[in-house]
Order: sequence, then C-alpha cells, then structure tokens
Amino acid sequence: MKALLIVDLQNDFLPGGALPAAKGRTIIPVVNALLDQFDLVIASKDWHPQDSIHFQKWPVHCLADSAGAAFPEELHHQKIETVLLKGTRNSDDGYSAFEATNLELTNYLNEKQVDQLYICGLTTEYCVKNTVFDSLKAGFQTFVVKEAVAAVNAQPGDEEKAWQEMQKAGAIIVHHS
Ligand code: VGL
Ligand code: ZN
Repeated sequence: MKALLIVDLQNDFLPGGALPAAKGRTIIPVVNALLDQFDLVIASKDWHPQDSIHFQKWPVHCLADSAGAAFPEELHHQKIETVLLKGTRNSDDGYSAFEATNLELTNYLNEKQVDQLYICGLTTEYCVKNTVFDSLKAGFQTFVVKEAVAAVNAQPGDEEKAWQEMQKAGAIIVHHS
C-alpha cells in the first residue's frame, strides 16, 4: 500500500509568509494532481508555541492555530485524512513529520499497511529532508517527488546538497509529469 505525505505546505512557507520558499506556490498544482493518485493522503503541519527555542534560529512562523500555519486555500486539503502536528514543544525543532506529537506516525502507517511512502512539500533542506531520513530509518520504501518540493535556500547550495543527501540515504527521487 502506498501513501502520500505532504510536509508543511503552509502559508508561512509560501511567498508572503514568514519563512518563504521562493518557488513554494509552484508546487501546489502539482500536489493537487498527485493527491488523486493516492488512496491515503496525510499531511504534517509545523505547529510552534510562541516561546519555542526554534525561534532563536528562525523568524517566528507557523504559530499553532495562526493563519500562517493554515493550508493555502488552493490546496485540495479535503483529501487529507490525518494532520500531523510537529514542533509543538518549546524545547525542540520538530523538523521531521515522524516527530509529530499528536500521532505516532510509524505505528499509524504500519497499521494502514503502508510500505511505500511518497513525500512532497516544504522545505527541501529542513522538514522534507528530515522526514525522508526518518522514513528510511523506519523501513519504508521512500520516494520524493521532485516537482512537488521547494527549498528555503537559507545558504546557497543547500538545496542541491539536500537532494544529494536524500538520494545517498536511499530515497528514490521521482518526477511528476
Ligand atoms: C521548516 C525551517 C523551520 C520546514 C520548519 O518546514 O522545512 N524549516 N521550520
Ligand atoms: Zn518551524
């Protein structure tokens, strides 16, 4: 059984938001097209408390329940079965969807008999990459859909490096046409 995991496709990671991926909006139609190819679609949300240590490294973004933490209107989010909340403690970054605090993701996927996890969303170098690493560690065959991922590019070259690291770790990069 295959599942699609949409990582952090939230307003604050889109142009106009607090911590934007420059090409973030370009992935929305691709993700909408992908959604229809999966029987199980889940999504993570970055969901931080105001006093998170995370904000020593990053501008304030994705505060729990804020407009910045919401899905963009254009996303067909009705198809999303479960939303995973991560980065919810004030003491950790919560980059990976496997660090969600409202649900144990590995158990959830095992119960649904998922063995192939397709990952897309934002951002290439942080939450997508860390989610991919944890998915591989948990034993899922892990695919990343290149055209459905975008980078924040805090440092030049970060994006390319992240793709190489994901591939080296065993992720299969696939294309959406
Ligand atoms: C993310 C930086 C800070 C992400 C979240 O979703 O990739 N990046 N918080
Ligand atoms: Zn964050």
